[in-house]
Amino acid sequence: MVPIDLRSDTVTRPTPAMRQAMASAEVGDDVYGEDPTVQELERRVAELLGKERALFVPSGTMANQIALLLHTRRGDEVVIGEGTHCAEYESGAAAALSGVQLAVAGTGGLFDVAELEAKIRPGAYWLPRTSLLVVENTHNRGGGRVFPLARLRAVTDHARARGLAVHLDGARLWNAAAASGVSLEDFARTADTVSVCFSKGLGAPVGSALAGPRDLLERAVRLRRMLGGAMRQSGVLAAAALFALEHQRARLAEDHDHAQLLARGLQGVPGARVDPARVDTNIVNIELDGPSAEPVIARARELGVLISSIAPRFLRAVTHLDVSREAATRAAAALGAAITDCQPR
Ligand code: TLP
Repeated sequence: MVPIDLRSDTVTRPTPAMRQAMASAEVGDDVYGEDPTVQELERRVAELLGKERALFVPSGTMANQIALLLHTRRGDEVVIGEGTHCAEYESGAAAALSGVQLAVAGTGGLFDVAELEAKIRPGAYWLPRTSLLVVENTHNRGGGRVFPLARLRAVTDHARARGLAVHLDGARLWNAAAASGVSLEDFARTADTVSVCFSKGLGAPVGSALAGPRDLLERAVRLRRMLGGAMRQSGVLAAAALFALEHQRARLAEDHDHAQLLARGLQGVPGARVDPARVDTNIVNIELDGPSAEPVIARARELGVLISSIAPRFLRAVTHLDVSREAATRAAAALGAAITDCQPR
């Protein structure tokens, strides 16, 4: 039996229709600026986000790291929310590539103006210069939480008033928009640069984009090249992203429903703490108060469900286009059984 894979929304495989779009894509050498499909994707993303320009890059990690290079100088400090991807999951790149240090505002990923202000350094030369705020929406480690627009605006307006640039890691901004009804453009307006991923909930195999003002994005083209991310006939990949935007964006609400199903199915399982009210989108964080994550992951695998951990006693389940309603229901039962089986006696 094929396991139900809830480890991430990155695990989806391109559908036959997406593969068809990739196979028939018109391509050229994008290093020469000659790939029409990449250009079309960049135009479309800039338009959706209301930014002057967008740049296609291989990964969300590269999009974030280009943004850090654009907005900071070595020795600067960057304010982030707790558990932000560019601090936790990018192999130390912020320090290695931009030479910046990170200051964490608030807990759980979201934060407010006072928590931001507490992390902005006064302007003395012996202190690091606080030059950038990075916000993540939805917040991955926070359990796919949506950073609500009003709160996000308050925080980013304050950052700007204090002279900070703002980068929005919108790897799952599509989910934030689908869940909240706020437009992509309204979310994107809160930031100078925005990164988005096509390879998460949208279901494309590869690719992300960085969007922002034209002058910054011109510098980003050079940085992408430096980092080895300038590609050739990448229209094959851009075609998948365009297909995903066109055909697989509107269904994200289904993933959110399935995440709710999963969360509600696990409510009341002894040893598991899940709050469906805190599941805003397609990510369900499950706190374990009995067993630790590793044996539960192993038992769930035996029962046909793949799941990951984000801490020794925290599981993460992510719904996506390869998880049907029926699979989400089955997965909840199997996970509940795995947690029960692993209870300390
Ligand atoms: N997140 C992955 C893992 O790296 C944790 C996942 O499975 O969720 N920003 C955010 C908010 C992300 O969640 C991710 C990927 C990225 C950036 C990086 O994207 P890629 O993997 O394309 O470099």
